[in-house]
Amino acid sequence: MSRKSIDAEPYEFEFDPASTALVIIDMQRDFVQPGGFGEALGNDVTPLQAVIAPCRRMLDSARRIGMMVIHTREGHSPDLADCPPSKIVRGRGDKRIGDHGPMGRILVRGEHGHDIVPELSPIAGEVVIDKPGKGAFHATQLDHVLHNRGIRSLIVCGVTTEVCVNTTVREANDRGFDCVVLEDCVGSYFPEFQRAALAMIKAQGGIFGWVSDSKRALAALD
Ligand code: C5J
Repeated sequence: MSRKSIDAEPYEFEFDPASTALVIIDMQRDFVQPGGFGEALGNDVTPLQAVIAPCRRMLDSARRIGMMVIHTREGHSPDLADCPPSKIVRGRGDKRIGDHGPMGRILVRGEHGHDIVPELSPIAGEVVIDKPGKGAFHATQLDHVLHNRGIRSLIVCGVTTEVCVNTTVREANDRGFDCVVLEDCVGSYFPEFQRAALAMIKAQGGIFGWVSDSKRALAALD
C-alpha cells in the first residue's frame, strides 16, 4: 500500500496503512454504560456513548482495507492479584473494583461489564489486549505484538481521553510510534478534560502526537 496523509493538527499525519494499526481503547460496558466502573467513580457515563458510532465507522473502514485492529480492555483477574490495593480503594466510592454490580463484578475479566460494547465487538483476527493499568503497554504484550507486525503508526480511539487514551499515547510515543488521536472517537466524562487532553497531545509541534477526526481519517483511508 502507498503512503497516505490525514489532515491533522499540528500538521499532516503521514502513514502507511500496511504499518498502521487502529487501536480502540477500553470501549467496555464498564466505562460507557450505567452500573459499571465509570459510574461507580461518580461519573455520568452517557456522554461517552457518543463515540461509539464514529468508532464503528473507523472500525468498518479498517476492516475493509485490511488494516490491523487492536482492542484493549482495562480489568483484573477474578482474584484481583494484578490489581494494586491503591487502585481498589481509590475514589472511596460505595462500589469498588471486584464488587458486584448490575453488570457483574466491577472491572473484572470475564464479567458482562468488562466486555466491549456489542457495536465494537472484536472479530476473528483482531487482537485484544487485556491490561491491568491505564496505559496499554504496561504489563501487556502490546509492544511485542506491534513490533512483530511491523507497525509504526497508531490511529487511536476510545475512552477516556485524559486517562487511558492519553497514557497509552504517551507510552507509544516514547516507544517510537507515531499516534494520531481522533477527537470525535475519544470521550471524557469531563468536557474540560477532553479539550485539555487533546490540546496537550498536539501542542509544541505535536509533542507526543497528532489530533484529527474520523471524517478526515476516513477521507484518507477510503
Ligand atoms: C479510567 C480509562 N478512566 N479507560 N480508565 O479509569 O480511561
